Amino acid sequence: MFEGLTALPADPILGLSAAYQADTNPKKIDLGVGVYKDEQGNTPVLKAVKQAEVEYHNRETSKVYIGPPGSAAANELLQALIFGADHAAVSAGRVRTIQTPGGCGSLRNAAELIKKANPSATVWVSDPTWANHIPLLGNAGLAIKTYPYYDHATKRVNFSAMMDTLKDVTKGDLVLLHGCCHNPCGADLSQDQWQAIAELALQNGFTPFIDMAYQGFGEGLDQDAYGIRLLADTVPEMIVSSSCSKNFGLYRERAGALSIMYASSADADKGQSNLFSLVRGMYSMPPNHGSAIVETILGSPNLTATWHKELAEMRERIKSLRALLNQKLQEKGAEGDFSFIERQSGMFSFLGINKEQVHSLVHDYSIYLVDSSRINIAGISLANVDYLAESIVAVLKK
Ligand code: PLP
Ligand code: TYF
Repeated sequence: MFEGLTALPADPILGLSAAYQADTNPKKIDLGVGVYKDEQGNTPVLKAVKQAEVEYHNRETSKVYIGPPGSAAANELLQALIFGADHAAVSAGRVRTIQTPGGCGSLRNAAELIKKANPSATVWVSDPTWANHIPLLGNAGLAIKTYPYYDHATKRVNFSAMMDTLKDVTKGDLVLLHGCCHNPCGADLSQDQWQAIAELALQNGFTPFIDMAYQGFGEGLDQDAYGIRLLADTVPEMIVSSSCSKNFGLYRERAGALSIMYASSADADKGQSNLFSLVRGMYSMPPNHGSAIVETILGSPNLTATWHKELAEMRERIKSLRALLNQKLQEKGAEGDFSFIERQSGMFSFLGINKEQVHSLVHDYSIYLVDSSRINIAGISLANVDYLAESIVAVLKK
C-alpha cells in the first residue's frame, strides 16, 4: 500500500542541524534551529529544572494516567503566568487550559476545535510567519490567508498595511498573532498597535489567536504578555497557544498549554468537553513529565526565583548579542544599516541578505542559517562574532 507515496522534503529548519553536525570546519556556526545556546554553544538543562526534577522524583508516587486535560494545578499556574494573577476572565471561569504536547500540540488542538466550531473559518497569519503554522493549522482543514506584517525595506512592522487587511476580517474568522518575539522576523507590535488590534477585534468580531512561544525572552514575563492581557480585557473570546520549550528549556519534554477564553462559563464547559473529545481522538492524553516540572517550579517560590534569574540571563545574553553583532558589523565596514538587529527582540532576525548570499555563508563559510536569512541570535558568541561579522561583510559584497 505504501508504494504510492511520494517522498517529501524534510523540515528545512531541523534539516540544518544535521548539515551543521556533519561539517568539520572548526569555525562553523549554527544559527539555524531556534534553541537557546550559551557562550559555549550548549543548551544546558536549567538549574531550576534539574532541582525540580529531583523534587518531583522524590514526590512522585504513581505513573497512572493523567487524563486529557493534564494536571489541573499546572494548568492553573500557567493561566496565572499568561493572563496575570487574578485576571477577571480567569476568576469568572471563562478561561480554560489544557496541557498539550508542546506549543505545536496546542496549535493543532486549537485548529481542530476551530474546525469543529466553524468548518469554514479562515485563520489569518502574518506574512511572514513560522513555517510550521501552515501544516499545524492547515492539516486540520482550516483555510489560511496572510496579512502583511514585516516590511523588509524598513525592517519594521508595516502596521498600516496590516490593519488595512484586517479591517475586512469578520466574526467566525481568526487572526493569529505572535505574543512576543516574532518568529521569524523579530519585529513586535507596540502597545499602541496592540490596542488598535484589540479595538478592531472587538468591533469586527474576529477571534484573536495568540501563539506565545517565547514569553520572557523579549522584555520580561509580564511585559511580553502585554498584548494577551490587553486582548483578554477587551474582547469576549480568544485563544492562546503557549509553549514551555524555550522559557523553561524543556524542548524535548513537549510541555505546552492551550488556553481558551470563552464568552461565558457555559461556553467554556462546552468547549472543554469538545477539546477532551478531540484529544481522545488524537493522543488520548498529554505527556506528563515536562508539565510536572513546570508545575513544580511555579509552585515553589524558591524554584520560581531561580527560574526567573536563569530566564533573565538568557534574555540579557540575547540582547547583548544583538548589540554586539550590530557593533561588529559597523566596525568591519558592513554596507548598510544593521541597527534593526539591536532594535528587534527575541531569538530571531532576518539578516536581510538574498538566497545566494545565504548559500555562500553556508557553503563557503560554514555559517548555517535558513534560506530566508533568519538567524538564531543565541547561536552567536563572543568567540565567533568576529568571524560571523567578517563573513557577512564578505557576502554582502557579492
Ligand atoms: N510557535 C512558535 C512561533 C515557535 O517558534 C515554536 C517553536 O519553537 C512553537 C510555537 C512551538 O514549540 P514547541 O512545540 O516545541 O513547544
Ligand atoms: O523556528 C524554530 O527554529 C523553532 C524550533 O519543526 C523548531 O521554533 C523548528 C522546526 C520545528 C519545530 C521547532
